[in-house]
Amino acid sequence: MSQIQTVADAVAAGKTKLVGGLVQEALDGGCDAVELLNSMIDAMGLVGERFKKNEIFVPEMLIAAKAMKKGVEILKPHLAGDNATTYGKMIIGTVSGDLHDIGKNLVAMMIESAGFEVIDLGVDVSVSKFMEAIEANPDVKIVGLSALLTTTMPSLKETVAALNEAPFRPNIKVMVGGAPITQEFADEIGADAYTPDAASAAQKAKELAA
Ligand code: B1M
Repeated sequence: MSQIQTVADAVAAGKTKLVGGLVQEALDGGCDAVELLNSMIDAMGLVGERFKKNEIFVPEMLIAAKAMKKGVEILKPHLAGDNATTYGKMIIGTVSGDLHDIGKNLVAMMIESAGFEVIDLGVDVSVSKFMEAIEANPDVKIVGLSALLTTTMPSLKETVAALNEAPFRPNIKVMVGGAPITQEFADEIGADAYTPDAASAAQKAKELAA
């Protein structure tokens, strides 16, 4: 079995204690960091499929998420760019009611590597928390909102609506993403941009801030 597959299997099985070492071994063995990351993302997809089929339950999803986080921690220095902050500030968070943060963390990491100072508000972020953070950082250029559940798409909509009404709106760009989000939905709710993954989010952020 390839080292990449071994890492993916360990993530899917939630082998948190093993994943760090396996990722390091794979890197030392010459595996590409992006390929490793993509295999871990696919593993989480598989975990989601198993959950949907009732083959596993929330605790197993949570353990796999912990294993994924451990792997990403080891990968981070190999994925990051030169970190020179040139594009300004971005605020990011997962919207109210939603606890998923792996994708949001990857987006934050890629955007930080692209040259932004990222202020990560975490998960389950209320509209007022977003507003306060933007008011406390009047030089912020981009606000990124993540949602992973169809049931939190309304939270995303509500957050964008509040941002669209705010006096600071002309000074910021609003980016949205997450598995259930589409370009059509982003357009409908009045966001400036939608991107399907972390790499394209970093590219789009640079375009918006330029
Ligand atoms: Co949850 N969960 N979960 N879960 N979970 C999903 C999302 C689900 C699809 C699983 C399934 O049924 N197949 C399903 C949602 C179904 C739906 O809404 N249609 C689901 C469910 C139902 C639930 C609960 C309701 C389960 C329950 O309690 N009965 C519950 C909800 C809790 C809550 O949030 N209130 C729940 C809980 C959890 C855990 C806490 C156990 C755990 C999260 C732990 C954590 O994040 N710290 C978890 C996990 C791990 C998953 C799956 C398996 C994996 C998510 C993940 O990390 N993917 C997920 C199944 C799946 O995704 N296929 C699932 C990997 C990650 C890299 O991808 O997050 O999509 P993703 O991010 C991508 C893109 O979406 C994009 O870029 C990222 C990187 O490429 N992106 C952006 C994300 N944000 C962006 C922002 C941008 C741009 C791009 O701009 C700002």
